[in-house]
Amino acid sequence: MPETTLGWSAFFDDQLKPDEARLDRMRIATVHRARMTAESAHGPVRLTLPHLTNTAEYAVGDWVLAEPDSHLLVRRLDRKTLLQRRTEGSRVPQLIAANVDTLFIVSSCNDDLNPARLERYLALANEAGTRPVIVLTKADKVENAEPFRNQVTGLQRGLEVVSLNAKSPEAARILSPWCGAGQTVALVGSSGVGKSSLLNTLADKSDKDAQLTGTIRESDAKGRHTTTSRSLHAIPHGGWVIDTPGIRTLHVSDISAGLDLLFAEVAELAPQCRFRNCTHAHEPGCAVQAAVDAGNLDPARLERWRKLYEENQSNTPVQTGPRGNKTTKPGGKRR
Ligand SMILES: Nc1nc2c(ncn2[C@@H]2O[C@H](COP(=O)(O)OP(=O)(O)OP(=O)(O)O)[C@@H](O)[C@H]2O)c(=O)[nH]1
Ligand SMILES: [Mg+2]
Ligand SMILES: [Zn+2]
Repeated sequence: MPETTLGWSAFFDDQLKPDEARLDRMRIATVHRARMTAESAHGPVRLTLPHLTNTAEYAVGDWVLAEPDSHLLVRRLDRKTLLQRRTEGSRVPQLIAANVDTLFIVSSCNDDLNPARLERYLALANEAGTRPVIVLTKADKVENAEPFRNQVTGLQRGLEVVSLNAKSPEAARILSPWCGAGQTVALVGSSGVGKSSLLNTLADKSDKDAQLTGTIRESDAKGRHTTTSRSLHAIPHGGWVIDTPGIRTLHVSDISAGLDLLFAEVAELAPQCRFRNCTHAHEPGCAVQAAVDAGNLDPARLERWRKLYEENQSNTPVQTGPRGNKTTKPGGKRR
């Protein structure tokens, strides 16, 4: 298997020191507390971990270098992209997946579809520098998927939305534009939306190798958290796909750049507000409120922006970088 199909590129090649050319390059496929597996040009490998390795610092999709025979882990290469989130009660972010090109944000054509929830995933994808695509599953269960697509196409400028039956081979054809050789995609979304079903279709799994899938509750279409860990799988004649466990609530933090991209219409108006730290709520001379009053901006969307903005502010520790939240002084007047 040529390494380009593993997703290797000049970005990683440039990181190799001359004496590292002899090492094997592989991608992390599963991460457990005391053990990690990888995919190499020669197939799956169980890595030998140096003493005191903290596996929580590794993400599925990471590129690592290992000794050829012993598979002793030598080092991790810098990431092109990293999807991560803070979970309640934990100070270090949880790593969802690394080196992902396209994030498939999965939801179903049923009552569980929730634009506000999808916006959280969009902000996460934007912040990580991955391309988001909304994938609406269970299109086979409705007469017309159009009304469901219409609920989400406007969530972000240029957003790509597809609807499909995750269990039909047709799904692999629909998603093929993002799944070519060298490309890595990841599946995220609530439990029961069909992430593992889609993975089995994309990776063309036999019954024996298939990811487990679970039924959903009749009453509210919620899933039962069948998948419990993240894993990387090959797409025949294509790239790589990462399955993840369903997330109950995606809390946001560290996503101010991601929010600006998601709510571009708000971000673009903000510089015209009189106050630099305008909250677009009650301030005089607010360009965003003016846009709402003129009927050019959906007030519900502004409300959702505010909720995410405030949540991000309160969950993000003080940062000093240009993308930090605490770089504007409160009460500052622009002119
Ligand atoms: N008819 C139909 N059923 C689907 C589709 N996608 C998923 N399902 C069914 O929905 C249920 C949940 O699918 P899973 O693939 O286990 O969902 P998941 O997102 O991996 O769920 P977790 O692992 O719990 O996060 C299963 O019974 C699937 O057969 C689809 O497009 N059409
Ligand atoms: Mg699953
Ligand atoms: Zn304003």
